[in-house]
Order: sequence, then structure tokens, then C-alpha cells
Amino acid sequence: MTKAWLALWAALALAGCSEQTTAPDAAASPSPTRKTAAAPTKESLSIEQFRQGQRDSFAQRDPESDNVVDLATLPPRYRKQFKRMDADEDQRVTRAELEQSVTERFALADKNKDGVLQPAEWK
Ligand SMILES: [Ca+2]
Ligand SMILES: [Ca+2]
Repeated sequence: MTKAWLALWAALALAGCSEQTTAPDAAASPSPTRKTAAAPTKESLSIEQFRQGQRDSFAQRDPESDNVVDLATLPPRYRKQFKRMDADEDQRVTRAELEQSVTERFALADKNKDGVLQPAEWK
């Protein structure tokens, strides 16, 4: 799961401006679906998806499930990702720090404040 996510992130980051910035809209769907926030497309991420991805990643790095990930135990390529979450810089990322970081990072990245991250927004 984590690998898949990282691969997705990497792919999207590398892809940069993808062609599919516009979602084919409504017209084709006859069902009266209630529209809330911008519907996440295949390439965009809702806060829930974003959070879930980060939680999955955290869980995989926390095999003993004590809700703490020690940066020293991480392979270097993950260390950078987790270091950004380490608000008090004690070289450990707690579950609380993860949740806080996820919320902040999503808000920062969601430039048009539609509650969804489009590929162009997380570059
Ligand atoms: Ca910490
Ligand atoms: Ca957005």
C-alpha cells in the first residue's frame, strides 16, 4: 500500500502538468447525484485519501504499533518525508504529529481551497 502510494506520488510529481486537468463533467450522468465539494478525480486527492495514505505509511513504519516512528530506524528515503512531520524535532514522529502535519500540509497545498488536491497543487 505504501509503495503504491509513493509510486503514485512520484508518478504524479514527475508527470507534472498532466493532460487531464479537466474532469469530464456531469452531462453524461443521468442520476441526480448530489454535488458537494469538487469530486476527486482519478488524479486528485481528497483530504480523506490524503490522510489515509499518510496513515498507511505511518502504520507500515510503526510495526510495533506504539504510535511513534523513530526517524533513526527509517531508511533515508523515508526519513525526509517523516522529518517534515516532526514538529518538536525530537527525531520521533508521533501519531498526533502525523495528524497535525497532514491537516496543515493539505491546507497549504490546497491552493484553491476546494478540499481536493489536484496534481498541479502538490508539486
Ligand atoms: Ca516529534
Ligand atoms: Ca484544490
